[in-house]
Amino acid sequence: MPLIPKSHPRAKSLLIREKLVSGFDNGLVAKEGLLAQGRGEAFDYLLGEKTGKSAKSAIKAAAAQILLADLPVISVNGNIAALCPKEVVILAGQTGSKIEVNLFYSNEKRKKAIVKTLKNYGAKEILGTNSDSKAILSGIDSARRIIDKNGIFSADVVVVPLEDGDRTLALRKAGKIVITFDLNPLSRTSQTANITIVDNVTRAMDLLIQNCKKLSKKNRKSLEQIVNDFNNKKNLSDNIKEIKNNLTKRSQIA
Ligand code: PTJ
Repeated sequence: MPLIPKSHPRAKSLLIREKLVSGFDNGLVAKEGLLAQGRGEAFDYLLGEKTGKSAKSAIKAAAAQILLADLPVISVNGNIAALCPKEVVILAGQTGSKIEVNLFYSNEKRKKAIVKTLKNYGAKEILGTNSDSKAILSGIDSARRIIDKNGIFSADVVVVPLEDGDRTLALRKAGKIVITFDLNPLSRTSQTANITIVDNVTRAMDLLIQNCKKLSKKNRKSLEQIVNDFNNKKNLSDNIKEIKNNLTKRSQIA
């Protein structure tokens, strides 16, 4: 008998939590990553655990932005390696993005486990582990400052799912376009990125892949139009309104 029966009303959320727990048991996730997931779950609850209208338009803008990039890089941390390794590899293959492992709680053993997992899903090249191509991102003191010369250092667009704040600002200051996934529309990362997808990465990654596939048929001008029409501040404000409306609905007595 499975520990989480499919019939459980919160089965979906509990199964995502299980991915994190087995990611932790398999050496991919930092202890702190479990707490980060808890914070995300709370915001997901407030969002109604669905991809809202504003998240959908952020996903579309992100897809257009990745397709327009000369050198897009997807930054992978422990939580992402546990939650959606397959999707990261598919997205990278589909858009010609590079994959780079970059950890906040840096740990060589964990890096190796993350690389192994991504390779198991078909990734050919994974940056962020070769000390010969090490470069420094200025403006942050955490281990995230160590980046790869051929990856994030040279990238024009960097996808940073589940970030911890400081690096987004440092990347922006270094002239990069930053796309993030963050269930918390109030976080510093959300507020600082060029495009913030306020959605659970486990739902949004698939949608991003679908959008990239659909938009890959469009010409540059149409893609540029999609990006130019997107306003992150406005989108974040719309996300907060979605949470507010959801709470208003829930606060009404039937
Ligand atoms: O593997 P490492 O060492 O690089 O560490 C990764 C974590 C995630 C532990 C590190 O980056 C961290 O501490 O992140 P924070 O500061 O807790 O921020 C994570 C953000 O992601 C929070 O705003 C959460 O609400 C959000 N979040 C958590 N789970 C999800 C999420 N957003 C989207 N989808 C999720 N599943």
